Amino acid sequence: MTLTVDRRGAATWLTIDRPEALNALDSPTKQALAEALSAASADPGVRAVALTGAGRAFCVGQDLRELEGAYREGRAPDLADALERHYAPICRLLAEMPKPTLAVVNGVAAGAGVSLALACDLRLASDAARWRLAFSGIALVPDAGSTWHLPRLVGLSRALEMALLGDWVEADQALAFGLVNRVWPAEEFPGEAEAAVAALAAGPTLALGRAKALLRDHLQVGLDEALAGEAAAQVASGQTKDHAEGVAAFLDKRPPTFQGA
Ligand code: T3D
Repeated sequence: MTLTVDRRGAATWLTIDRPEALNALDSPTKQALAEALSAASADPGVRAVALTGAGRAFCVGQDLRELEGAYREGRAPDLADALERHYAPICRLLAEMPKPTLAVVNGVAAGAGVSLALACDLRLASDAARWRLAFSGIALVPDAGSTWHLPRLVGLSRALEMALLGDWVEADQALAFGLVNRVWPAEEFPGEAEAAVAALAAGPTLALGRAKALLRDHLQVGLDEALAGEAAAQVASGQTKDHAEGVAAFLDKRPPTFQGA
């Protein structure tokens, strides 16, 4: 297995497990990732999804060795097939996941590995993690959703810098760019990231899922549509057990215990 699926409390941890290839994405791994994301999405007991890598890398993108046969024979690989069959479903599953998704970026992220991290709601990183939108190095354009996510997260100027210059972005710069949400020293990273994922998994899952959907959807609508969308989502959120618990906890001056329901 090149993807391990590990349930820790209410969180599912997906670990890309090909450390010898720096967690490059071959077809079986992408297939397993899509299946695991689909299962996590459908399981109401899963209240957060964390994506990480085994060993010293987070993920270095497409497994270029998998395409080696085509290149050696002088044939262009069928990139449309790879993008539509594997990467697009993974991007959609992460975006549409009705619960928080976190990239736990333990080490180097390159190419579609960056794209995967960008497709998650939050990025938690070790200070050992470095980022490179490596596509231009092999004369490709950024893909797997990165042209959509990156300018929205860091702005067009920085997105262009990463895409055209292809320089490494170190942890402090990633934080300054807004590319990552938190950075911890490598030795503290596993514990801190685990605690952050657990905290999110203990949250009011339905409201968090609706909040991410609203924020994503409302990037492309006018104010009136956004107001209507918020109202509909708020009516639904106001009917949840977690809303009642949150208000009761406030009035009782105690921390809330959310059930994700
Ligand atoms: O299908 C499509 O639609 C195409 C889509 C493409 C999307 C993309 O993701 S394109 C971008 C692909 N990624 C890259 O170009 C990054 C390639 N890797 C590197 O530049 C370097 O490995 C790093 C700078 C990330 C790390 O360098 P270093 O020196 O720390 O490690 P290394 O020795 O280069 O790599 C260690 C092993 O991982 C090595 O295997 P070996 O020789 O020991 O057997 C290396 O070949 C392997 N590896 C690294 N990256 C990939 C890979 N194997 C397959 N595919 C990779 N992308």
